[in-house]
Amino acid sequence: MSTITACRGCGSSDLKEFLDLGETPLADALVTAEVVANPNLEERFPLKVSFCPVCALVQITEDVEPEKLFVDNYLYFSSFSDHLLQHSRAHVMNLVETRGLGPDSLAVELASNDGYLLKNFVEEGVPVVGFDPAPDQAEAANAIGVPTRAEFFGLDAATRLRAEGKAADVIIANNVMAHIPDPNDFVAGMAHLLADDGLITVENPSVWDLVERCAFDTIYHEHFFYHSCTSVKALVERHGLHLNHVEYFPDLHGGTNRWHIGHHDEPSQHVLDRLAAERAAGLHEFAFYADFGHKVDTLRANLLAILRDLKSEGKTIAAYGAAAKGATMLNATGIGTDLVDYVVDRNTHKHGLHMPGTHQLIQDVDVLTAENPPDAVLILAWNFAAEIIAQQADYAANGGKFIVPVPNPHIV
Ligand code: JHZ
Repeated sequence: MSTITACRGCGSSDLKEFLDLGETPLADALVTAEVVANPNLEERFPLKVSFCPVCALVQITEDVEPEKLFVDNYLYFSSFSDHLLQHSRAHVMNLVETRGLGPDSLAVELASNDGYLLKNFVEEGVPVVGFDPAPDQAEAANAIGVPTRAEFFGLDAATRLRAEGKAADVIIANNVMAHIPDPNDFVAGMAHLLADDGLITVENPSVWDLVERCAFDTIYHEHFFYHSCTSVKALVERHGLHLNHVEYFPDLHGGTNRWHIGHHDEPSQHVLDRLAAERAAGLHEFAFYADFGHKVDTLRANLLAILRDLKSEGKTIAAYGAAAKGATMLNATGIGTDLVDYVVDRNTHKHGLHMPGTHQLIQDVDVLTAENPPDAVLILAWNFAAEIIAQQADYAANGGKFIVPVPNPHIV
């Protein structure tokens, strides 16, 4: 563990800090009852965010070893969101059609998790290779016939795949380019592996949305970076690649960009317009981020007020979604078991464990419709609020209320 003083992208030492969320535990490091009984066993790390005025890269300044983040403590399985599964399948079907992919092609996914996306290529008869260092997820993918290498991806892994005579026609990197502490090694690996006329698509939540929607809870130690079109362009061009297009999904993870990247410089009008819009809004300048800390303070105070009011009326409150962002929301806002009793989640791997730091027990979602349901449910996975509210229609029909914390805490 260490704190950086230079930008991880361009090396500039002019980093400007704009947010300090205190010391928090690792967001996906759910804890056992033994740790709840001995809280000293739980590690905490500073969580501060800085902006690089040279390459516009927003980044946290703490370096936690990736093994600690993605191998030892990682229980995130992508297949638990229907919305994400549909989104991923639509992307694959579109790529197969527009790129003319078939049995002689190769699709590579970085951070392929449990095979939630690559399985669609397999069904279409397109050969795939997945990379994911999380051992349980890689095993789950291999078990459903999605060949997955349980390792981190970078230039070294790309070089080994190339040595096997493989080049990728498409490389998909969803919610991973922000997760690798050395972005240059990661992008150099993609550049090396990509066939001359191949396409890379990269998805990550947009830093513009993060600031506008006050989605501060998506900041945690796994997310080293918070990207804009501007920062992605600077990053990929350093490795001879070009940002050629961007798609925008307002409802995915609070606003996600999908960047299209290739070896040739062929920018669409759309990406040129988005770059111009970011410039006009000032995403390349510190002033855009400077006031974010005050927005976060206001959101936290308003959320605490709602929870305390409900408690003072004798109401019971649970939370939905043992999400990584939920860990930031609970810890950085100080929402302990005095305010939220327990957390429910569909991911069976998380049941019986406790939220990091604040220690609410994680249970199956069935408890919301069993005896003694909570009066209100704080939706920590607010990025899936529509999906969750629709799924919990019975709970709502019985009088249950939902609290959505972002962008402004409110009761539904
Ligand atoms: P969810 C994840 O973060 C992981 P998290 C990762 N760090 C990343 O980069 C971002 O996404 C973008 C559960 N759930 O996806 C599943 C239900 O129980 O918002 C999850 O545990 N029922 C790689 O962890 C949690 O909620 C449901 O109906 O913040 C959601 O976590 C749905 C839809 C989800 O991300």
